[in-house]
Amino acid sequence: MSDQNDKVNVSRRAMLGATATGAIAATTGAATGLFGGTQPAQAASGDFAPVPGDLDEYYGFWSSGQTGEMRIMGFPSMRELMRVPVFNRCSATGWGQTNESLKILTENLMPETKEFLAARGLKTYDNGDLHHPHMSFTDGTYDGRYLFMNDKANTRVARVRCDVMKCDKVIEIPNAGDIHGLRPQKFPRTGYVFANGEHEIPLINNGDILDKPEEYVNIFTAIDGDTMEISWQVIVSGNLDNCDADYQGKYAFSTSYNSEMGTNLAEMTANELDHVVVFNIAEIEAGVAAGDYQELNGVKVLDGRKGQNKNYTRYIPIPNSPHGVNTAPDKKHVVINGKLSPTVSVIDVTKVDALFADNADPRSCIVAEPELGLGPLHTAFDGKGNGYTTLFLDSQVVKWNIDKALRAYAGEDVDPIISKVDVQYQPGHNHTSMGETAEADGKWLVSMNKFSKDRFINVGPLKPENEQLIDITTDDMKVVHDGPTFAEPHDCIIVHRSKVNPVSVWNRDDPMWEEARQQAAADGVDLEEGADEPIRDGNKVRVYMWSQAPTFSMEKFTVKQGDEVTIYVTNLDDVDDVTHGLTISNHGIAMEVGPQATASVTFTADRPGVHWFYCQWFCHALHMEMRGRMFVEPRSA
Ligand code: CUK
Ligand code: CUA
Repeated sequence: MSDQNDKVNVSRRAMLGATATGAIAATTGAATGLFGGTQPAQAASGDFAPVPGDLDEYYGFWSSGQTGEMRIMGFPSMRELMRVPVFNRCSATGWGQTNESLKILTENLMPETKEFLAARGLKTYDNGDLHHPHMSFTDGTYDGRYLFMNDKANTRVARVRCDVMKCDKVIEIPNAGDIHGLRPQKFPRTGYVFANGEHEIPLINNGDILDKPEEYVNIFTAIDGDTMEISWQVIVSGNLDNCDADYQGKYAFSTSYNSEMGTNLAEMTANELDHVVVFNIAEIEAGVAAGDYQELNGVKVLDGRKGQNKNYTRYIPIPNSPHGVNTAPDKKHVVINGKLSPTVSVIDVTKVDALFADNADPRSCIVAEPELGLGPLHTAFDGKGNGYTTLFLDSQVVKWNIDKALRAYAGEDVDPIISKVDVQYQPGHNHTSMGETAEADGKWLVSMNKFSKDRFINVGPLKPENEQLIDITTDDMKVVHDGPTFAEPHDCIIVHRSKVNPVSVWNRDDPMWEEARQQAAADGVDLEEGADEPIRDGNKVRVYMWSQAPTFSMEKFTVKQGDEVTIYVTNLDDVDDVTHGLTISNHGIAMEVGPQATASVTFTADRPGVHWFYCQWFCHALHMEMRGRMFVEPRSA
């Protein structure tokens, strides 16, 4: 441990220590260091090892935090298989530059966002903060249709198609401040995608209200996962952090760490109790049908704040600053992770009905509150009645039994904790194989650790994070693999490969390039035939090419300086793996063209001269020769 690391740890400890409640201080004691415990020896297991040629049993869908993309991992080998650009700009694939991706990235931005970006010479944001990737459900388990994910940085939600593993929808969420927690409806299907606005802002954030936090609100949003349109929003008391849905299709649950509606650390952590908001989906739908809403930015917004005497929401008091929300595969229990409290609170969903029907004491649905250790953030499940909770401050994962926790809460003398394992270090999310579905299989757990510290050779001041694979088939959890990752996967899901069935080659009828299809038809061009010469339309020039390893259909074309040029490339190769690309030298332009896909890019040809275009995806022995020339005639000529 270097001095510098010590300083970081001390300041983090001081920060959390200063805000911790009496409850946490009482259980911390001096004995529990932030990095307490010894490192376990690496177990020698062959199960997870990436034997060359062996295929993984699971897909891992990983977020990437501030990188803004989604990643696909082979699991349990934890080999990174693919990066799917979503909120970021991608140099390799041209995501954020091709016409097809720009359509997706811009078509659902709010008019004032477009205006704001245009004034800065941008069409869309090129950063994002993607925390939570989750697959669509049917009847309580993954259905392989879509993945949904949030952008905390620019208040967006995106969808990735699982057939081609490309993003097909990005929507900006009006009225809400910075989307964090996101979960799909589990039953009967997705259905709704629930999204939490985390940061408090005025409902109409136009500058009329500035430093008046008492007038700020937070917004819960339900999105239709099929159309990606916003179904409704609910104004809540307090802020919103993480959320999950139940297996009955009745409720969604969101944590609030800032029930105080504070604007600084001391204010946000002042109360001993924060809360979980329960959203009653049927009641909210009835409220929408009855017209009990205001329309803001085209969205129906209901008021679910405390004191409204509406049946849209209930507020369950939970000890200090709860973070993760995780519904157990027993379909009955929802675990709320305490963060500053050493406890998790277990809600019995069958007891939630009484909160709405009889105005029962909101805490009456809490059926266990085991004390697990310091800094519980997220819980995963094995489908055998156990929970696995990350302890951020203890740098441990604790395995505990739900039934024993219920019995202990009822007064029986039983310890719900089965075992603890040290992880390296500071775990945030964790996830088990199929663990957020009714088909949790209890084989693997991944602990996503924020610090890697001494686990890898030094790469400079910016370190990778460390994700550890844990065998959970026995009571003592075994750490069997360390996997470094770049900034900053928060969350992941582990999906059995039988649930996902992507294609290897695009379907020529894919809607992704519908605009290219229509433009080609208007120009009398068949995309698969290409055109011999550029098609001129005033100062707009359209170039239609095909690619087939190792050639482009055009070896040269001529445009004039100042022309707005659109190049369409259709990849005629129809075999696995033969992706081509188009890069135009010294123009900042590059795009991927998958087998049987069409992709296009538009730019202004304002550099007179000879410019080579080339294929940047190594496709053939003569890949280097797969190139051609763009002549740009000077304006004076
Ligand atoms: S949050 Cu990051 S560790 Cu964004 Cu799901 Cu808990
Ligand atoms: Cu086509 Cu390289």
